[in-house]
Amino acid sequence: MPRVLTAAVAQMGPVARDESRVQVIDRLITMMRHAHARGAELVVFPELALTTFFPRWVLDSQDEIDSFFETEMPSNETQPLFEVGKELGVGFHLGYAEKLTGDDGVTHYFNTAILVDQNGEISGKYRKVHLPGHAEPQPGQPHQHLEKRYFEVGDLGFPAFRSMDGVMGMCICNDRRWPETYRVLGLQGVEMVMLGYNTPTTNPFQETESPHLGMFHNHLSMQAGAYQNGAWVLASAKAGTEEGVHHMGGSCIISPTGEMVVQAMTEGDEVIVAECDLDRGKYIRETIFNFDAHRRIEHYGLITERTGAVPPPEK
Ligand code: CDV
Repeated sequence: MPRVLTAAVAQMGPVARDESRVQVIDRLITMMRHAHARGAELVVFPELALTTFFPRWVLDSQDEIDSFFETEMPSNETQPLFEVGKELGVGFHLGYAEKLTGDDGVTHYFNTAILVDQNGEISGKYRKVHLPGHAEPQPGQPHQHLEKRYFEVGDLGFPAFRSMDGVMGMCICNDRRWPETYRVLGLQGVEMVMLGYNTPTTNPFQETESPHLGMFHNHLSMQAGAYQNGAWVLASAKAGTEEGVHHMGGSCIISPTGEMVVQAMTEGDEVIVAECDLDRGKYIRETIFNFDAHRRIEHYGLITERTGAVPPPEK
C-alpha cells in the first residue's frame, strides 16, 4: 500500500502585537480549510504561531510576558482549531509558547510545538533545544532576539513518534540549521520532519552576511537534513514585516531527495501543498545513508576526542 500523505504548509504573514488569539485562530482555520479543499490531511503552522514574535522586546512585567504563553492546550481560544481539524480530518503542527508548573511547583517556559492527529488528539510534543540570541538586551541593535531570556532549553530531546501512518518528528526554527537535529531524528527512522520559523531577513549580529545568503542558508540546511536522513521536511515561516522587523518567507516542502518540491511565493498567509510519499526516502536510508551498514561512529571518536579548534602553528 503506498503511503502518500497529502500535506500542506501554512505560512503566516505578520501577527501584530495587539492581534487577539481569536483573530489568529481565525486565520489558521481559514488556511486549514484551504488546505483541506486542496486535499491536505496535515497542515504545518509556524513557530510561535499564536502571537507576534515577542522575544524581540524586553518585557518588564511578568503579566505581560505570561500573556504570550499558553497554560493549556487546547485552550478555550485554540479549541476551535482542534474541532475544525477533527471535523475535516486534517491533522496539524502548531508552534506556541508553553508555560507549565511542574510537580515540583516550579514554573517552566518553553518554545513548543505539537502534532495533532486527524482525530484532534495531540500525538507528539517537542520543546526547542537550540535557543538563539541572548538573555540580556544587546546595546545599539535595531531589534533584539531574547529567546534565552524567555525560554528554557527543551527537555524532551528530539523524539520521533508514529502518527498518520508515518514516523514523524519536529524541530523549531534555529534547530533546522543543526545537522544533529535531523540525525537524531534520522537514527529513529524519521520519515517526515515538521518545523516552523521566525527568521529576520537581516541578522544584526551577522553584518557581513547579505540578505540573499539568509535564504540560501535557510534552504541549504533543510535540504541537506532531508537528503542525509531520507526524510521529508515541511517548513512554515512567519513572513513579512512584523512590528517593524522584516522576516523572510520561503516556506517550503522538501522531499527526501533534498529537492524543493514547492515553495511559498508571498510574504503573507499562504498555503502550499504536496503529495508526500512516505516511502520516498527508503532507498536513501537503505543505500547511501544506510546507518547500520556504513556509519562508523566508533571511528569518528578518533578525531573528535580533541575538542575545540586546531591550535595555531607554533612560532
Ligand atoms: N526564531 C529563531 O530561532 N530564529 C533564528 C534567527 C534569530 C537566527 C534562526 O535560526 O532562524
